[in-house]
Amino acid sequence: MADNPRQPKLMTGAQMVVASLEKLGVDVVFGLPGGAIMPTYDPLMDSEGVRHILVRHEQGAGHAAEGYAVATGRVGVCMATSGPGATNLVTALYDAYLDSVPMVAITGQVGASLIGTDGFQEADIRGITMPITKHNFLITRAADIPLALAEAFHIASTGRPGPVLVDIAKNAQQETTEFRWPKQYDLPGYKPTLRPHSRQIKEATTLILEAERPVLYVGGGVAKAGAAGELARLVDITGIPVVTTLMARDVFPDDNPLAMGMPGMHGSVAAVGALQRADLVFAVGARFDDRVTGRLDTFAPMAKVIHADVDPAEIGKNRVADVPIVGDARLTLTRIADALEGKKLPDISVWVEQLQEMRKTYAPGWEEPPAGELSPQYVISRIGALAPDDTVFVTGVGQHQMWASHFLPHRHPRSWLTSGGAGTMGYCVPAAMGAQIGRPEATVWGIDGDGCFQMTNQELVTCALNGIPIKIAIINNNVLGMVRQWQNLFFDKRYSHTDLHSDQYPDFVKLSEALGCVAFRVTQADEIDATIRRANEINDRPVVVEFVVHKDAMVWPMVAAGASNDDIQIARGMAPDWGEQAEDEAVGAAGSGEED
Ligand SMILES: Cc1ncc(C[n+]2csc(CCOP(=O)(O)OP(=O)(O)O)c2C)c(N)n1
Repeated sequence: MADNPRQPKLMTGAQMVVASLEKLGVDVVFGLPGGAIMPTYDPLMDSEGVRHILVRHEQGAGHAAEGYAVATGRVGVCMATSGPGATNLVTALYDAYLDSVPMVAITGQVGASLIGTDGFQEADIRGITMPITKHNFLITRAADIPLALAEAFHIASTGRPGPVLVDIAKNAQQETTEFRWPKQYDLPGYKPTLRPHSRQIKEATTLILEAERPVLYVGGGVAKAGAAGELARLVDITGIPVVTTLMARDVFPDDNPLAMGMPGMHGSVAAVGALQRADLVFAVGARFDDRVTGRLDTFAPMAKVIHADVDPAEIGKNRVADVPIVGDARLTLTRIADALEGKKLPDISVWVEQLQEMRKTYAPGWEEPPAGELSPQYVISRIGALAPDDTVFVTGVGQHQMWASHFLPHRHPRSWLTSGGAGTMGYCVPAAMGAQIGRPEATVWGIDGDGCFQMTNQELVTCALNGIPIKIAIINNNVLGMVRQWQNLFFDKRYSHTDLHSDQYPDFVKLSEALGCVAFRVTQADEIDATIRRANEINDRPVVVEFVVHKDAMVWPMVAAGASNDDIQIARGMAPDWGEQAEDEAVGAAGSGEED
């Protein structure tokens, strides 16, 4: 039928879903079909613009959409059926919510007349995900589909990004009606403030011009806003040292002399010290998470705070801000840089030198393992050293994640994917898959734990079948290492249910081969480099390298949960030397020993 502009364009709701995705420029959807979404899968098969990747578990679809989003800066899309298909997306939605990842999940729902009857595979996924989505929709009429999808993409990607769920009843997918692409959104009350207020920019500038010990506390919001360039410019102008949270490790290069590394529970001494001793903390896109602040009432005790965030709800949530700035991180950093350019800035060289000294003296390191055993930190640092410059690094959650944060080279924006807010084991393999689809030219290395890997490794089948050549390093220490570390330190070495016996089962090499990968096992130090090089050369299928490492390696530095950052330890019972000045100024008491 030729397109006649005067004739209404009739489509089924399902066709509208696909047409809307095409109009929105979506190039890939990760999903798995079932009864309630089958009508939409049918026209999806014919779409020329939208590729569908059939995952093995819907959680994988969700994390893949996240990985795609973080690596590309675009909205990630996943799709599932009603009931268990939709509930399998919940962990990924929650993960995306806590880490502000732009993502749209489309789920099928039972027919509108069955909603509320406990119909087969009915789940109130809107209700379930209400607290962990930025917004969600239940659509029961075909005519509402285009607007809902357009709004979903707008909401997911603007302001503070986040996941949006669109639940579409089966009858709405089946009905035929006119397709109308919305000219505008109808979102009363949703108007993110992007332009920072001039008065606040002025006040912030004044504080920066007065500060003797300023520090930039940079969070994931800067990564999500794509504001690395604006941050670099501000640092160039001001010379202010920078700490980058776990979520922002890729927004400021570690080899810059002003990079102090990661703050917080497992942060570097220089980063933690910078915040504790600063007289001005300029927080951008960071949310004063308890993993960063430690005991809140002793955090950065001498500092005035400028807190810039696109989400006004973050400002003052945990720490009172002397200057609150609501706005987009790029605009905020640009305005502040513009205001400071050409001004005479205070001499902060003594402060910078002190911190650089701290950085040198207390560079994160590790103790050598017993002879013949591999050091996990060394393995990770070698992966980093041998990785091509364009490599995207993805991690699981646990000790290996913290080592990856410290020991990989962080050079480029959108090259560091990790689950920070939720700490979701099982994130690595599917997120790496999504990143590789979004960035086919880049090398993608996942650094995973033997525990994490066992949660979502089935997505390697998806990678193998689709020629997605991710590389996964399993840091196999035989145990749920991070939990075991806490048991070691706080539970008297009573290792309750943290021994995975990964030395017996599974055989990671055989398992990975069965999943369609090339697989290697490394047990000797002299095999490490050669095996990483071989993995780097394989580009037509996924590769898994199992590194059998020392079981008792610990993550240091560490601030115990609930303790003050002043009580940071660089090894068991060892505090860094803060110098005389810090002793005079020491604030706060020992930690409360609060459990995690
Ligand atoms: C889904 C989920 N379950 C449980 C936890 C708690 N947890 C945090 S780290 C960790 C251990 C991870 O073990 P592994 O993947 O082997 O990594 P390692 O710490 O040994 O490097 C656990 C169980 C979690 N973060 N996520």
